[in-house]
Amino acid sequence: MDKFTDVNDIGPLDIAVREALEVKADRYGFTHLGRNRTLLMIFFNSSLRTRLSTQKAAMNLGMNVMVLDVNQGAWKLETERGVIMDGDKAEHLLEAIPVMGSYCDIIGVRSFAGLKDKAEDYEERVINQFIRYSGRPVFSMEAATRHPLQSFADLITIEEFKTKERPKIVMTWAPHPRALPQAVPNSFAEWINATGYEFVITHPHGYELAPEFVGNARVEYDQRKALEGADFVYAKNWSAYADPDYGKVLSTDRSWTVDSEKMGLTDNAFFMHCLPVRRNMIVTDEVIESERSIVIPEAANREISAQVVLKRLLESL
Ligand code: AN0
Ligand code: CP
Repeated sequence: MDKFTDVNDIGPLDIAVREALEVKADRYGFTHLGRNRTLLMIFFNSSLRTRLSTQKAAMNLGMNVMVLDVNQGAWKLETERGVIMDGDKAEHLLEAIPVMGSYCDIIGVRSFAGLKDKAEDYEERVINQFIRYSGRPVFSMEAATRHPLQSFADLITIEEFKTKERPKIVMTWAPHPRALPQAVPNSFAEWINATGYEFVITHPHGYELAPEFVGNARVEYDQRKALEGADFVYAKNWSAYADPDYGKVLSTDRSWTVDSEKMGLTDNAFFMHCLPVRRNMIVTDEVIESERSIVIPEAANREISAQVVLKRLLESL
C-alpha cells in the first residue's frame, strides 16, 4: 500500500478486519517494521483522537513520531499556485511539502474541507498535493471529503459487536450549531456500502450527500421509520452538500437529536459516534451513557485502524 485516502486503498475488507483483530491481539508484535522509520503527522485542524491514536499506533510499531500543527508555530502556508504572496502567508505549500518529506518516511495529513468552494474541496487539493510533491507515502487523518481511519475503526467496531451476519446500520444526521464537513458521513457510507450490509441514511431535506457516496444506501427522510429494527445507529452532523447551500447549516432542529425514545424503535441497537460529540444536540446524555453506547470502544479502535494502515505502509517502503 503506498497511500491511504479511501476504502479502495485497503483492499478486501474482510482481510483488513482480520488483520486488525490480529494487530489488536498482538500490538507489540511488529516493532521491527518501524525501527529507524519516522512518521510526520501534519495537522491543519484540531484533533484529540487522531493525534493520540495515530501516534500510539506508530509507537506500537517502533516508529519515531514528529507532529506539526501548521497553525501553531509554523509559517502560514499558501496553498494556491500563482498567487502573489504579499499577504500574511510566508511560505508556499510547494516548498513546504518536499521539505517536510525530506525529514520522514511516512506522512499523515489532516486538512478539513473549507466548505466555501465545493469543487476545491471535492478535488482534495491539499492532500493530493502532499501525494504528488512529498515523495513519501501519504495517509489521510481526515481530508476534505473522507475520514478513512475513522471509517475503518467504525467497521472494526461493528464486526466486534454485531450479533447478526448482515446487520442493519442506520446513519442519522443530527443537529449541531456549526457547519461541519461531510467527510465522516461520506466515508462511513463508502465503507458500509462496501460491506453489503443493510444501510439506511436519514436526514432532513436539503442534507443529501454526494450520490457517489450514497451509492446503494436507502435514503429515508422520516428518521423514526429509518430507525425501525436498526442494529447500529451511527449519528453525525454534516453541513449541506447540495448547491446553492454547500457548507451551510440549514437546520439545528433538535427533534433530530438521538434520544431514548428513538433508540426504543431499534432492535436494541448500539449507538455509535466518531466523537467529538455535542451532548443534547447530537445525542442525549441518557443514550450516550447507556450500556448500548459503544463510542469509547469505537474511539479505542482508532489505534488499531491506524496501526494496520501504518503497518501496511511500512511493509511497502
Ligand atoms: C469534525 C468533523 O465533523 O469532520 C471532526 C470529526 C472527527 N468535527 C468537528 O469539527 C466538531
Ligand atoms: N474522531 C476523530 O477523528 O476525532 P479527532 O477530531 O479528535 O481526531
